This record gives sequence, C-alpha cells and structure tokens, in this order.
Amino acid sequence: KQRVLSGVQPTGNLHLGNYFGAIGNWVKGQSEYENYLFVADLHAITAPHDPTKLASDTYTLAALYLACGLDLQHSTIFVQSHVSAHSELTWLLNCITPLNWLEDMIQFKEKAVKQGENVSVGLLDYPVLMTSDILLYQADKVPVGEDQKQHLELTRDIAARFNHLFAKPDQPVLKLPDPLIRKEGARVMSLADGTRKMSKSDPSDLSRINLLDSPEQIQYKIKRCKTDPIRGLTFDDPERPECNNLLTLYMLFAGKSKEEVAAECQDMGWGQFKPLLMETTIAALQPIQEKYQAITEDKGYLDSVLRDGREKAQAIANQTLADVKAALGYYLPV
Ligand code: AQP
Repeated sequence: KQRVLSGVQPTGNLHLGNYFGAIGNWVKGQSEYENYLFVADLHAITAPHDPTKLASDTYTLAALYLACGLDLQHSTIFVQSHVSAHSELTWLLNCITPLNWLEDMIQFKEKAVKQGENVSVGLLDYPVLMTSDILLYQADKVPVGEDQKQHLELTRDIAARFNHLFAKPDQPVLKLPDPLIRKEGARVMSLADGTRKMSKSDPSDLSRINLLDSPEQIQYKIKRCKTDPIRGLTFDDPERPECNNLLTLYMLFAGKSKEEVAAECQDMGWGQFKPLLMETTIAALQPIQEKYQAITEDKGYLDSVLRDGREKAQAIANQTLADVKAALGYYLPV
C-alpha cells in the first residue's frame, strides 16, 4: 500500500473546513492507504500560542481524529513533538535549503505581514518542518489543498536537492512525494463572509461551526450567518458566495449530489433553507460528538493510542534520520 502522511495543527477548535478539507477525506480514503496522521504541535508554535491550551488542544484533536472515524487498523495516530526526529531532520535540511526558497513562499509572506514585528524564524522555517514531516516517513502521497501546493513543491525540491548532493544517483535517500488531490474535498467558507475561508484563527466564533458545537450553538450560528435578500438558492453565483457555501455544506452533510440540492433548493427562501441546514448539520455531527465523549471518558485509552502511534512512527522516522545522517557523513558509533 502507498503511504499517506498528513496533520492538523492544535491551534483551536476544529471546524467544518478542517473536516471537509482534511479529516473527513482521510477517513474516506483510509483503507486504500497506510496512513500516518499526526497532531502538528510543532507547527502550532510558529505563531504566538497560548501555553495553557497547547496540551488540551492536542488531546482534543487526537480524540477528534478517532471520533471522526480514523481506524487504527489503517492509520497510525501520533503527536509530532513526541517523535524528536521531526525537529532533528528539520535542522539538517535547514542547512541545505537556500534561504530565498523560503522567502518566496506565499504563505510566509502573507502571514509575516499579519504578524508584523513578531514574526519568528519558525514561521519562515515552517515549510522545512513540513518537509521533514513528509520525508521522514518516505510518504508516497500527501493530501494538499490549494494553500499547501507550493509547500509540497518545495518538499520535492528539497528532497531532490538532498539526493543530488548526498546520495548515489541510483540510491536516493529521500522519496519525492506526490500530491493527493481529492475531487470531493471542499473549501468551506466563513459564515460571516463567503469569500474568506472558515478558519480556526478567525476571532469570531460565529464565523465557523466547530465539530464540538452544541445543537443550540449550531442553530444560533446558522440563524445569524450572512445571507442575501434574494429568493431562490443557487450554486456558483459569484455574486452570492454565502449562498454557494451554505448549499455546499448542506450537500456535503446530506450526502446528496449537487444537482439534487440545486433542484431541491431552487425555489426556497432562507427561512425554509436554514432550518433544513440546521437539522442536517446537527444530525451529522451527533455521532462524532458521541464518539468523542466516549473516547475522552477514558483518558488512558487515548494515551495508549498515542504511545503506540509514537512507537510505530519512531521506528520509521528514526531509520530515515539515520540514513540522512549517514549520507551527510556524520560519525556514527558502530
Ligand atoms: N475552510 C477550510 N476549508 C477546507 N479545508 C480547510 N482546512 C482548513 N480550513 C479549511 C484544512 O484543514 C487542515 C488544517 O490545517 P491546519 O491545522 O494547518 O490549519 P490551517 O490550514 O491554517 O487552517 P485553519 O484550521 O483554519 O487554521 P488557521 O486559522 O490557523 O488558518 C488543512 O488540511 C487545511 O487545508
């Protein structure tokens, strides 16, 4: 089986964008691949973070991976910082990565502007850490959204540069990963503005629906979300980004085709559609929330999952790290 690697940062509440853009897709495709899925807590400190929340956010995210349906038969779940090879390989790769490759990353430029003077070396280095995450596991495929395409290209460039400089031509040390682009993946937009993505870091909680929101919160958020005064709901109207987003959410939760939803909703007004979306969303999240409750009632269980995950991940990661060190010429005791 081909190996897939991915992760989400424990930087706040997991929302529908994370579900439909990442975790839900991992779950759908999991039996086809050998999956290594981690909680990206080293990435989480590339922006200023709250140390009183990091551990609990990490725990919640790992529990949600399981609650969303990841099956330990197909997936190894672990916490990035528990496998020290991630940090170590990052240092080694830093030293062979030209600075201007990192300065050219669009996400760095965008986030650096937002963070102003607080911008850390870690934010610049984020793509090298991501490169290490992927290359340590010799991953074949990495699920990427639009925003991560450039970083995956960089990963391939760094791996190719390493192999070129330090490996024999017929014995590459690092595998070049390919993007895994899934048709059914969706970009979920903010409830407050249909042109911006739903995001953990949006200061307004009303802009997103979190996987652990109560039915009351979901009702309230959908009631308050931005719409327009036009009757009859349609997909793909550039003048109506909110309408497109809400119909898409309904389509995804109801498991219906776009054509079915378009036909069902073409004559509806918001007063009729919103209760439908509320009901569908609440019903779809209920099993995830119940499973989450059950998992978190037994803290020992999740800890044991993460310990097993760490061991399995370490076995592969440490081997790659040893190969990289050997290729770089490090002295290793016999
Ligand atoms: N709105 C979204 N629609 C579809 N997919 C999304 N993802 C995030 N938002 C949407 C996907 O979820 C994964 C989470 O990656 P991350 O933890 O690295 O966070 P992120 O991409 O920076 O997005 P977040 O979760 O909203 O956090 P902030 O607010 O910090 O930007 C990725 O696979 C991402 O594509």
